[in-house]
Amino acid sequence: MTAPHGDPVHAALDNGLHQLAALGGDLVEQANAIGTILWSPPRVVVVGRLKAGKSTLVNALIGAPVAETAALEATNVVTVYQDGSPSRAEVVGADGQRHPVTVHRDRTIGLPLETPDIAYVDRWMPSAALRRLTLIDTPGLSTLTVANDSATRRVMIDGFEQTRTASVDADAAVFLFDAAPRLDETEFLARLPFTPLNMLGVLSRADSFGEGALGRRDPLDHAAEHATRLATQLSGTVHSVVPISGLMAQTSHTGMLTEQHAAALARLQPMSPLDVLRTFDDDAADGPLPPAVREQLLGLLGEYGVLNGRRIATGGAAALNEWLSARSGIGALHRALDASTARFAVLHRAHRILARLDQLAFTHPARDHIRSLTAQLRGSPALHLVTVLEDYQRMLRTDPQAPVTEDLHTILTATTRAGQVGLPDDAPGHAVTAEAQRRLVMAQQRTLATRSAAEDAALVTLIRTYTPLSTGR
Ligand SMILES: Nc1nc2c(ncn2[C@@H]2O[C@H](COP(=O)(O)OP(=O)(O)OP(=O)(O)O)[C@@H](O)[C@H]2O)c(=O)[nH]1
Ligand SMILES: [Mg+2]
Repeated sequence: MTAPHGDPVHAALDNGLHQLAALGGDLVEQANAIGTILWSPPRVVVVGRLKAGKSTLVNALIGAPVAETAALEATNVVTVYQDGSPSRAEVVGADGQRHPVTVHRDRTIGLPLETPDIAYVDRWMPSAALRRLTLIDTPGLSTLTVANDSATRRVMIDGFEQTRTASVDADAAVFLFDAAPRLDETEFLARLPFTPLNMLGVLSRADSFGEGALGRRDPLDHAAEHATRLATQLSGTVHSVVPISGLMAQTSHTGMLTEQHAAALARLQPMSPLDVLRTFDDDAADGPLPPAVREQLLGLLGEYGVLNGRRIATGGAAALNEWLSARSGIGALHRALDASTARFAVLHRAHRILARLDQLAFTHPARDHIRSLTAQLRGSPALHLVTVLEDYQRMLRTDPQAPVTEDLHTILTATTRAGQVGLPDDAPGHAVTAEAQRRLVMAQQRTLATRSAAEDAALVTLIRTYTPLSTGR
């Protein structure tokens, strides 16, 4: 994760906001409002099909069972989970009005408005995990539930295009699917104002993948293999696909598992897998465990966890918890979020801040001052990558197959100077200079016959990138 205080992107924007405030009047307040975006964690929205396991995963990532997940508790409003004390909530109406609401038992919220009139719910709670990322849970996408579907679409797509008040302003998305994504889902993703760089795919319910717990293959291993294939197929939509058992992650990260659960599970250790599942299937049979306990275990662990966790449970709850966490895939998800998603989410947030300044310049009497301030920010070396991201986003929409789109992608994902010109990271300096010169000449030639305004702008950015590299500076 980024360290905001030492980060040049933050420093440049913070400096720009101070200059904005120095213009006086209402711009002090505007600068503060934009500063709040700058100093808050990146916002990651979790989207996907109905019952894909979104809320379960949100709970696992937060480390507390706050999002509703039971069979009858479909998520029906978009909820923004962020760090803050005291634990509280506000309902934001479609008109932008905020209504404070009471939170019962840290969980259920009485809603003051009808669901269609709600844009989203802002929910604060003290949480170390939320200090790093704000998480946004959404109602499942499905053509069957038009109401829920439109709630998610409204804040994600319409909110962006039409009005700021009802938008949740996400910086990155986690997209959950439990098999191959359907066409309507990938179409929805394509309409989000993101690039594959800040969209992470998650193959959910990995513990019941394929033939499930009793199948010939271990479903978690099978899911991992399938995720690799999907990542290639979906490379135009997401930057990678991580397999996960949200259920095992939730149980092991929210303190739900007790020594009693482990002891009960351990009692099933001598039985054959088929006999174990039979006890769980048949309510009437008097198996080794009372029905209520069986139900609890199944709810916490799923069939896979019950069958494969028995031996581990003989070592106690801590051992079982550790096994669940390790097998769940949550570690790989955290790594993906920390490395790539968070990096591009920070760039995306910087883009959101510049867009806010553009908007302000449009309507404010001090527009000339604000305009020269944003031009100066966009021209600063610290924010160069934000400009590259903006050009990349525009090119993906207008001409994704154009060579410049690929060049912009190369620059964005590079971690070294050599990487920016498509060479291996350890390429010698003279090779980098030569390749940058070659790319510079090509970019200059391309400016003579461009196909769109987006390409014109992208070429200016490419030339600005290659020029210093081509002189070896
Ligand atoms: N076996 C298994 N069950 C899961 C997993 N994740 C979620 N579930 C179960 O699936 C059901 C739905 O999970 P939710 O997390 O509520 O799904 P959701 O995507 O938030 O659902 P909506 O908000 O209604 O769209 C619950 O009963 C979960 O316990 C998983 O990884 N494995
Ligand atoms: Mg849900």
